[in-house]
Amino acid sequence: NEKLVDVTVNEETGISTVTMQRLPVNSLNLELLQELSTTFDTLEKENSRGMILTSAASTVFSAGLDILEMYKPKPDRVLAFWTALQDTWLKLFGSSYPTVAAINGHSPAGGCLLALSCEYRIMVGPKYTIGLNETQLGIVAPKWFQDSMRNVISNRQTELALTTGRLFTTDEALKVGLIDEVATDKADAVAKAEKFLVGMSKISAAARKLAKLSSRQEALQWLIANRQADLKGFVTFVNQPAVQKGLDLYLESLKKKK
Ligand code: CO8
Repeated sequence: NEKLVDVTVNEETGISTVTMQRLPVNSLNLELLQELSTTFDTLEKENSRGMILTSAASTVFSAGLDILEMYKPKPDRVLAFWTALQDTWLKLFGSSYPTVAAINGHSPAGGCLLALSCEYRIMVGPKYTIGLNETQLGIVAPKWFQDSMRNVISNRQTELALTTGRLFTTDEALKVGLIDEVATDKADAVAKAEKFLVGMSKISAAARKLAKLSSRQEALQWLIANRQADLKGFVTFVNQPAVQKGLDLYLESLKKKK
C-alpha cells in the first residue's frame, strides 16, 4: 500500500514537511484524511518544532473533499469520512506546534480549509486559485470552514467570499490577506516557510501556543460541542436527492472539461 502522506524531518531545524501525495489532485478521501490525522497526532506527541504542509502534485495543492465520498455514499463510510475530516481539522487548527501551508497549486474548498487551518500561508503565483467556493456548487461551507476563514480575513471579506463562492488568484488572495506571501515555485515556498518557522523558534513555545489557541478557541469549542449535530447535518444533507443530482452533474462537468 502506497502512503498518501510523506513526512520528512529536517534533523537540523526539527521542522517536518508533510506532503500530500494522493495524485492527481489530493482530493480528500477517507484514507488521506486518516493519514493526515495520524500524522498530526504524531507531530503533537513529539512536540514538533513546526510543520510545512504541501503537495506532491505539480499544479494542485488539494482539490478539496473527494466528491466520490459524497456521491451515492455508503452509510458507514460517509460517517467515517466526515468524522475523519472533523478530526483532521481539530488537530490541525488546534495544533500546539506552528504550521505553514506551502500552497503549490490550486486550493479550492477543502483544500482552502487545510491552508486556512495553518498559521501562515505562502502560495505559488501567479496562476493558481484559492477559496471556499462551495456556494458555486450549490452547497454551503459548514460553520467551522467559515470560522477558519474568519480567523484569517475580516468578517466582511469572509461574508463576501462565501456568498459569491469566490476563488482568489494568488495576487487577489495576498491583497485581501487570505495568504501571507507569494512564492515563485514550490522550492521558494518551502524555503519561505522554513524561514517563518525558524523565526518562530525564537519565541516562547508556551506563549505562542496560548496566543494561537485563544484566537482559535471559540471555533474549536463550537465543533467539539456540536460534533454529532454537524455529522448528522452533513449526512442528511448529502443524502438529499437534489444534492446527489448536483454532485452527479458536477462530476460530469469535471470529466467533460477534457
Ligand atoms: N473529488 C473527486 N475527484 C476530483 C476532484 C474532487 N474534488 N477534483 C478533481 N477530481 C478528478 C477529476 O474528475 C479528474 O478525474 P478523471 O481524470 O477521472 O477525469 C481528475 O481528478 C483530475 O482533475 P482535473 O482534470 O480537473 O485536473 P486539473 O488539474 O485540470 O484541475 C482542479 C484541478 C482545479 C483542482 C479541478 O479538478 C477542480 O476544480 N476540482 C474540483 C474542486 C472542487 O470544487 N472541490 C470541491 C469539493 S467540496 C469540498 O471540498 C467542501 C464541501 C463541504 C460540504 C459541505 C456540505 C454540508
